[in-house]
Amino acid sequence: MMQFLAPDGTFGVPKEYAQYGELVEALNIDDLTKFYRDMARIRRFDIEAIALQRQGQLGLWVPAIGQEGAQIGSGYGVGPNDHIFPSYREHGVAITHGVELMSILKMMRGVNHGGWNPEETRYHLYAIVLGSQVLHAVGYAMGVKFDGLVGTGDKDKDLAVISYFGDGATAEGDVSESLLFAAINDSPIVFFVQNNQWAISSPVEKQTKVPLYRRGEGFGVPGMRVDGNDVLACYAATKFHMDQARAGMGPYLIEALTYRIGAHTTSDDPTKYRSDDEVEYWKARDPLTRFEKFLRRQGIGDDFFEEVKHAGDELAAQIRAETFALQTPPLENIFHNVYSDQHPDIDRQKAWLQAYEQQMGGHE
Ligand SMILES: Cc1ncc(C[n+]2csc(CCOP(=O)(O)OP(=O)(O)O)c2C)c(N)n1
Repeated sequence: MMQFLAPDGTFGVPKEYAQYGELVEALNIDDLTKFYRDMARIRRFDIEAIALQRQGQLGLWVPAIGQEGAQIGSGYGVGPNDHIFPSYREHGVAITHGVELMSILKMMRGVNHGGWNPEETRYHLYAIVLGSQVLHAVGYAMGVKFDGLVGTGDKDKDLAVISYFGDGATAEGDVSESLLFAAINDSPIVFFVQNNQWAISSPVEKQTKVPLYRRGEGFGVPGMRVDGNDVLACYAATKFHMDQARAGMGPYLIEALTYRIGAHTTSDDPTKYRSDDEVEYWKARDPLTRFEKFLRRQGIGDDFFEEVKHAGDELAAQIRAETFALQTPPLENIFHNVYSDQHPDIDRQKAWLQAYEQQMGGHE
């Protein structure tokens, strides 16, 4: 497993990972503090979103607490032309590509279906059907190759694709089909598995007999395992293999070994299936505290961490106020984007819903 940052914050590049280590050594202090700021920002956001859900402001929340290292690190390893196909927990990756946090909250409240434009952010919409986005990602990557946008050596032109999914999703047929199609077509794609140990209440042992980083081997997709709670290792692995995919070296699979500290969603109770000891073991490996220890060793002092904390409190207050102010969207919205032209079935359904709402006392 590739790890640069030990849980006590000491840094070292093992000899066999020297090529990856160079990418980290090229980062400057601004890059490193940006990584920390975003990890702290997304954790604060997550805590606030859980509170908002508990107060009935959101239908559901899917926390990413514990996975910030895997998400912020890999997100910054993705290049500016690349396309990202997430599942539903990648709020950290989203902020590395300019997705507004309020768009995610609106989606979880049912105000929209994901309000960002994937062509602008290159971050595609969330997928709730496990593994479905991996097929979309491979299809996109095959298209990129057909369009001649791989391995031209022109950095403004070349691009690659990355798809995120969990350990549970690897048991879906969609993921196996994706690996096969990517391999036989030499597609420019990185498969990024966040192994957070649990698929709701099913442990990873129920998903696989071999380590997940080896899942692609039989299809012809090589892989590696990184410490998913080490933001620097996740950055280096992703950047290295996205660069390779963009250069025409074909698909690759990265397994980031991490842990979901919180519940699967606000609808489940993990104390029913996980032991306290297990959770404590992983809390001691928290990606944020580990990175804070590293930064302090680099000479970053209290002022910086206090400023980040203050920014987090401001963000929380802001999203709280904006969430409370959200209005119910017009009823027509759910019909507008189904077909590009009007369609009699959609018109009929709209008329039915309007009549129904009226009968129930109006739309609110
Ligand atoms: C095709 C499909 N089957 C079942 C579900 C129900 N479901 C939602 S999340 C989940 C567990 C997913 O676990 P994992 O892939 O490890 O991702 P994680 O939620 O841990 O990030 C299941 C079974 C679904 N959304 N889609």
